[in-house]
Parts: sequence; structure tokens; C-alpha cells
Amino acid sequence: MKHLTIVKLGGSVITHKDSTPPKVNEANLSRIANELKVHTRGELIIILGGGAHGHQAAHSHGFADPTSPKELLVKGIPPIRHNMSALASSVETSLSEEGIPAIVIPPFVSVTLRNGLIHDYPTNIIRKSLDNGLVVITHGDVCFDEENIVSILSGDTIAVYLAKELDAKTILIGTDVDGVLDDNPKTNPSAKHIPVINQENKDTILSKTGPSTNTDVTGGMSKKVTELLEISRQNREIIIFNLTVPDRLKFLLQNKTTICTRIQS
Ligand code: IP8
Repeated sequence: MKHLTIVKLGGSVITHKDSTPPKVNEANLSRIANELKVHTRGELIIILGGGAHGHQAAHSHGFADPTSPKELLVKGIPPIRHNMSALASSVETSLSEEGIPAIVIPPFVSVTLRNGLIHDYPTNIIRKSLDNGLVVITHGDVCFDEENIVSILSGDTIAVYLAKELDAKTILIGTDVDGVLDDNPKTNPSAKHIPVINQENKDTILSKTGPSTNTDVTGGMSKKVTELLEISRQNREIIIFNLTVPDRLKFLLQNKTTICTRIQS
């Protein structure tokens, strides 16, 4: 592979997170698709977070509660799959409108988990698609679990796994905040932005970052940073940035500076 870039589109940016039934944020999505057009550097994987489409149905079917009965979790599979497929299809359409040839490869059909962690993740079709010049869209999903019947696979976990497996050189994690801050910027407007996280400051920072919201069943910012630190190494760019602000994704794809948090080894 020449230079694999992985871009995660946070669910709170591409969906209206509080809307029931879930709604795609069409304005953000078409802007993002337009910004993605500047990408010319090599292979591209786009990973979608759950947002309204994934987290509401996951929450109401007991995925945030380890004591939930099996029947309730299984009942959640069709609505979660339906919603995530609809979201992925909207993203595919927006990319197609910008002339970006993309296909959706959903985890549910081939990935299995064990205790919520990836157990088996075949990547052959992803590799073949990238090798043939296609942009791959995949997304957080509900997946069968060898121990717990079914679990939620987060888009962040996919990003980390595929980055390792396919040796990604650039990983851009789009969220609705400016990267990592030392407090929740939504409740504390004077929260300080952290430009770099590395081995020296990681423990202090992780003690301050918490889960994102009540309906987010997959862990929020501290899990993101912990997982990303595991794959940080020289010659791999890992960035958390604000995808709600126009042009930041575009600048990062063009290797220009913008407000963000870099995760370094
Ligand atoms: O928003 C969660 O993905 P995330 C996916 O990336 C579902 O954590 C189905 C809730």
C-alpha cells in the first residue's frame, strides 16, 4: 500500500445526535464529502461513528448494561443494522456526488468479537477494494460475540485495528471538539486545549478526560486516546480534530496546520 489514510467521521457530526428517529446531518455530510475531495495521497478508508443511528438503538436495547438479557440484545440487532446501513448509504451517496468512488463494507457480515474485543476481522475484501482504487466506507456496528452473544464494535476500535493491520500512515479522528481538552468544553468553556499527547503527559491527561455522553455506549474520549496511544509510532500521524469546523479536515489532508491534538509515541 502506498499511503493509507483512515478518516473517522464522528457520529455526532454526521448525524443529529438527539434526533429520534435518527437523522443524517446532510449539511455537514455534504461539506465533509467536498473536503475529502482534496485527498490524493493514496488509499483511503472512511469509518463512521454511530451517532443517533447507532447509539440510540444500542442504548435502548441494553448494550450499555452488562446485565441486559440476551433476548433484548438480539432484538437490537435489526434496528441497529438498519440504521447504520442507512447512514453508510447516505455517506456513500454524498461521496458519489463529489465523484469519489466508494463502497460500503459493513463489519456485521464478517467480524466477530470476544468480550467486546475484535476476535476475527477478515480484511481481504478491504485490501482488494483499496488496491483497485476504491474508497472503503465502514462503520461502528453490532457484531456477534463469542462470549456475550452480541456486542457493539466502535468505529474507533475499527480505526485502530485497521491502522495496525493495514499499516496506515495517517489516522484522522473527527469529533465535535477541538481534539483533547483538559475538561469537558461543553460544560467548562475555559477548558484548555492539549496540542500533543505522548508518553510523558498521557497519564495526567487520561485522568482528566471522561466518557462523552450518557447515550454513547462505547466509551468516549479516554478510550479513544488510550487505543490510539497503542498504535502511535514514528512515521505515523495520529490526529484528533474538530470535524464540525469547516476546512480542518481539508487542511489535515493537505498536510497543513490547524487546531488539533496529535498523538505521538
Ligand atoms: O460511535 C458505535 O460506534 P462509535 C456504533 O464509533 C454503534 O463508538 C452501532 C453504536
